[in-house]
Amino acid sequence: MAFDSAKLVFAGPVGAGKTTAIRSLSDFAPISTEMPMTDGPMGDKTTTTVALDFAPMLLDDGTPLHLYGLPGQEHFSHMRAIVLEGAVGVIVVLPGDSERISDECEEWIRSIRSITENAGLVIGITKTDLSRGFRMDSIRQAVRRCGPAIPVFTFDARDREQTTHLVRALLLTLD
Ligand SMILES: Nc1nc2c(ncn2[C@@H]2O[C@H](COP(=O)(O)OP(=O)(O)O)[C@@H](O)[C@H]2O)c(=O)[nH]1
Ligand SMILES: [Mg+2]
Repeated sequence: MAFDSAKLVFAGPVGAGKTTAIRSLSDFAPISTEMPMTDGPMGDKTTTTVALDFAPMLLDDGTPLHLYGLPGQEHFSHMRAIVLEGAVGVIVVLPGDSERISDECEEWIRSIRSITENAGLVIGITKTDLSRGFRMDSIRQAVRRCGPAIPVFTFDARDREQTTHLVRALLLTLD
């Protein structure tokens, strides 16, 4: 690996699985800033990240990673530039059961690219088990509208192995 440690950021809309992914990856209890959702619960989700999540992890080759999660709500979008400062890579987590997934994909890629041009990007789509209508090709089209190709994967944020694969895929895109 070309670095001693790396800061990675999980981005994406509310309920995508950012906080869950960080919990799955880390052996330590993450520092979280969960507060009750201002617009009321979304299904069984009653709280949301308002500032950031943070947890450290070690890859099996010993590389330390610092994992951060952004708040999903537009209301807290001013936190994005603060949390993205110094990040080498960003995982955009999108909920596969969202009807707006293509728009969310474009919005998040453009938002991140407007803050950092250099960070590596991958897209991880969760909850495909909950969505019969999920279409990978419409995500790929949304990605293409945003510029250079970005790898797209599906994963379950509750699963450590699948989430680790996503992190590895991101690290492979960095030089
Ligand atoms: N069925 C299903 N649930 C998932 C999957 N990935 C994550 N979840 C659930 O989706 C919710 C995501 O919440 P959270 O991590 O707080 O989302 P955040 O707002 O992006 O931080 C949690 O209840 C997870 O257990 C998946 O692939 N399938
Ligand atoms: Mg969260």
